[in-house]
Amino acid sequence: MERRTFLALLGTTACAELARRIGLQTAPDSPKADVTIHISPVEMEVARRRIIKTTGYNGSAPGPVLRLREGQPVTVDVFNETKVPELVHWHGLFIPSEVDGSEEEGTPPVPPGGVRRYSFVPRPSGTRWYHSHIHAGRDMKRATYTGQFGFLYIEPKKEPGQYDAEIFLALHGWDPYLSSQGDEGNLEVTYPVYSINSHALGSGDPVRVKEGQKVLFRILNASATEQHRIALPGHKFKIISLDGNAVPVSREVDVVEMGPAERVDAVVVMNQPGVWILGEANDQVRSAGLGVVVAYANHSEAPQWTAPANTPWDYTIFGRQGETPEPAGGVVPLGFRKKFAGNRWVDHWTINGKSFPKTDPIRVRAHDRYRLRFDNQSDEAHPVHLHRHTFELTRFAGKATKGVMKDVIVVPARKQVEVDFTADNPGPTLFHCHQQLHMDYGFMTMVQYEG
Ligand SMILES: [Cu+2]
Repeated sequence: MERRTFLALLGTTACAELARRIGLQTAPDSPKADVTIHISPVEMEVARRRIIKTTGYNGSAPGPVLRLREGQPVTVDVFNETKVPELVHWHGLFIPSEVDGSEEEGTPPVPPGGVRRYSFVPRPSGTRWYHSHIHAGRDMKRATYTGQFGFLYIEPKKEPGQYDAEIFLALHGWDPYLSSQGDEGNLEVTYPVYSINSHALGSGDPVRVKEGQKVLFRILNASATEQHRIALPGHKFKIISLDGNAVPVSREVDVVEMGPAERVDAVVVMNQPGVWILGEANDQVRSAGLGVVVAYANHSEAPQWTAPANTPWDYTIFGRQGETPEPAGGVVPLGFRKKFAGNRWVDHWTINGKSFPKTDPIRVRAHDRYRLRFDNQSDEAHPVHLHRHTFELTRFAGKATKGVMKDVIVVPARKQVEVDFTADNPGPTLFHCHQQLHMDYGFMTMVQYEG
């Protein structure tokens, strides 16, 4: 493109000046960016003769694993080669609202055929990700329903190296469609095919391991709408980080449960030679592709699967015990409720009785610490996400805990969850459910800094 086209889109010099000030520049003006992302249509053979047509990054879906250095400024040129405006959100980073990648916070979208430069200093270190942050509504060919996502690994200044291999696994459902479910007949999203990275179970290469290896799996649930439970029969996951942040108490579990947008870093000691399926505990979903074969060296037998125990997921086992006194900024109660919209319609969602954009903002003062008290008054779990900040889990379903730092937390149906955060990154900030259908139908509000 085509500096001329871009400048035309950009409009006036004043506009260009504004764009420059907030870190968005015309690419051709300046030296080559450190990272280039092309958003464009992608065709991928997710399984034999199963072609998925979607939108991806740099010709693939998921996009490449981006590795950035904590604290080292970076420039990213995003070329939008699609026919609709797009945005790239840097999930889990403490960066200014103008480059965070959400229009509600004030990041300008990349126009169709356009390019924008994002400049920021990546922090904190850990397993983050990048993805589209656009409204999809009923259009299942937009936003997180597509292949517009990828891992963003922010390397710490000093890498703790207690593993022999590092494997990135992104879970996703493809070709989604809306269909009526249950007695109410409201519309829900269904996926006929799933994959881990770009291949369905049984296609693509297995993860190859050797006996005695410690393998670090960085797992991302990149589903637009679904929670997943992942197991590797015969092996245990030693959880070392949640959402990229080291947990106070590292523990072994049989099953990793993850809501949309959550990340888990887990070390698996390879001590059961054979060929195994790492996959979704739900048989139907695993058969539809959500899995990958893990093969030990010199083993070629048929991959084995055994159903894991149905242990409920509990974040608090990774935390320290104890109550946290109410923070100085006070408690913000947030009640989540469904507003049934009717047969063949998509349900609407409310926070304290109102749907976005009419929701009341959460007002904060810089440097104060606050408690968000989530009260899920619905029969569905909600993976709620706070942009540009990390929060500490202080209470989960009645149990007090400390030290588990996250940016997404799944609030189970009919349960209460409390998280504390310090308002230390001024600027408009989004809070929303990461279930795309919920966020697009009202489940969103802003954190507003005062003064
Ligand atoms: Cu939700």
